[in-house]
Amino acid sequence: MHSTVFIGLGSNLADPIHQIKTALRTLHDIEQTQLVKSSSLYRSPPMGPPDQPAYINAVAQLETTLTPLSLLMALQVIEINQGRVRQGERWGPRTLDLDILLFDDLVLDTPALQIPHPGLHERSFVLYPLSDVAPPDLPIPGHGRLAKLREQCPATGLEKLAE
Ligand code: A4P
Ligand code: MG
Repeated sequence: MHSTVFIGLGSNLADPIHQIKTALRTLHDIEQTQLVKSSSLYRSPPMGPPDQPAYINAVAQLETTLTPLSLLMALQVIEINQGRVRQGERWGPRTLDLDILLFDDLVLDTPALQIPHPGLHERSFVLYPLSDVAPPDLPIPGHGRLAKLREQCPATGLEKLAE
């Protein structure tokens, strides 16, 4: 049995557009995993410390037979290979951030892994790219359906980039 997973990609250092495009290609190389679809790229003002560059964000849909924790470990290897250094500042700048947004209809609340990803339901830089790849009636466990959440979330400052 395979699972349908949505991954949030974010970068605001070292040529973010290139970082996101490279990461999208690399997701396909994870064992037992296929990249099904990817969203457009979006530019967004930083959430968190304002003295950092704008972000490029995207969302990818995967099919995988990995467990959630095995997939998280594979994503962290990709982050490190693309030069991610964890500096301890919450919401600080990064070359690549890969978040598991949704894993089927799973709800998980452990220190290592929370699914749905906290904040996903109120972040424009997640909800708009997610809507490129997922149907409007996609359930976000605990928060209702994707289209309703997106309607409630202003897209202020969010810019869809040309293909
Ligand atoms: N972790 C728990 N749940 C998950 C999950 N669903 N997916 C744990 C991935 N990881 C998850 O993550 C810290 C730990 O979270 C991991 O070791 C994992 O076990 P991290 O990537 O080291 O830290 P972080 O990303 O700095 O923290 P956090 O709180 O996850 O930040 P976010 O929510 O990822 O936000 N502004 C714009 N415009 N666009 C952005 O993409 N991103 C952030 C980071 C800040 N501002 C932004 C953006
Ligand atoms: Mg993260």
